Amino acid sequence: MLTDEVKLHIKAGHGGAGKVCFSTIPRNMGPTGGNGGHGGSVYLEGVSDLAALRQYRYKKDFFAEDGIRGGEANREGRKGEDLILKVPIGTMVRARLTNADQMEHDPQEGGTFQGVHEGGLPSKLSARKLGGGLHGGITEKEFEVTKVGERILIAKGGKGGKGNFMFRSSRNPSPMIAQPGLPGEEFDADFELRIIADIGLIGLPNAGKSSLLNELTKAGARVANYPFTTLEPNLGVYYPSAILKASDEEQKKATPIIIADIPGLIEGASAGKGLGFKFLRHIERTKVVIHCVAADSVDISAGYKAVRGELSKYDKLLAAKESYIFLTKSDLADAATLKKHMTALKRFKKPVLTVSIHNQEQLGEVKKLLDRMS
Ligand SMILES: Nc1nc2c(ncn2[C@@H]2O[C@H](COP(=O)(O)OP(=O)(O)OP(=O)(O)O)[C@@H](O)[C@H]2O)c(=O)[nH]1
Ligand SMILES: [Mg+2]
Repeated sequence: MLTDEVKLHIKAGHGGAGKVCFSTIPRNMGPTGGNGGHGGSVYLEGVSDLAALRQYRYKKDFFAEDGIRGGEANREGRKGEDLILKVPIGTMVRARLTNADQMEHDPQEGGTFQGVHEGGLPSKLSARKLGGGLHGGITEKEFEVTKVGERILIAKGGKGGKGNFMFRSSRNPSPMIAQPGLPGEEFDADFELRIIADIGLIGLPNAGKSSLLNELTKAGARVANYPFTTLEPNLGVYYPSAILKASDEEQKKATPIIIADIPGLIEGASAGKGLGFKFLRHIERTKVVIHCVAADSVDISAGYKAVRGELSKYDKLLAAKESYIFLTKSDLADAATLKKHMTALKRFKKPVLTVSIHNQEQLGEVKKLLDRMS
């Protein structure tokens, strides 16, 4: 099964403590305690592998390394290693700070905590303020990873403490103090994958959605003559004809169309029947919905309405998206039946296309439609 939801506990590294020590060179007994290294931070990195959340099914705690304490001779402690969590693009993360109490104020700087979250929270969708304190009291944040290779800071490592060298002054040439280093941010985070696709294929089970995806892309989705063959979303990449004819250079610049095929929907899906409902979130962000209706259906209008009904129950915005109806498996119905079906479907005021995976001409029309969308 596609892992599309995980809950993780994420902790950035604690800052290393500053050092208290003095030079041993005779007559130069000044302070030489170095600063502690900053704690490692935790980042999210977008990857194209849809199944990347799978690695978080069992291990739930992810800690970046603590900073190393400061050394003698004013040597700064090493910074803790950052931790990179790879997540599929389309992953939304809601993170709640769990150590807000430790973060309330900076004991080292009298309440200011400069250097943390400089420049704001990257790629955040929203950040909720809960009272005062650190980071202006932001204790809940939402992120979305949308690009391959994109890195987003989720938990900032704690600052390293200053060593006693930093506290020397004319009034106190031999300070006996150093800072302990600050805790890193710690979050409980909910990860949820919402596939980013351009087109979503929906319809009753067995309507021929995966077969069509396979004709248009190299998805290689499982196809079989029974309902609920597709148990998890499939993604395929369609290359518009113009891209295929273009030069290598032009091809690199062109953006292909991502098509998502989700498990079949049935009436009552919104009440938990079948499989498809929970997967609708994966097509929430598509631009276009293609609704497949099989030409060998007994009652074509009822089947169409059942799926549309579930779509509206899930999300009115999803139902309002640009939609097309594909009358699939057209080779299984005779001309008179097809004509009747077309008349019935046209009442729903959406463009209708007749499709069979065994009819190259009809597949050509589908490709032309997709080409116009690219
Ligand atoms: N004759 C004919 N059969 C088709 C066509 N498209 C799909 N089929 C067959 O219909 C059956 C179901 O196809 P799938 O592509 O698995 O259907 P699906 O909509 O993905 O089904 P679920 O994953 O269960 O929702 C398979 O046996 C396909 O070979 C078509 O255009 N013509
Ligand atoms: Mg399928």
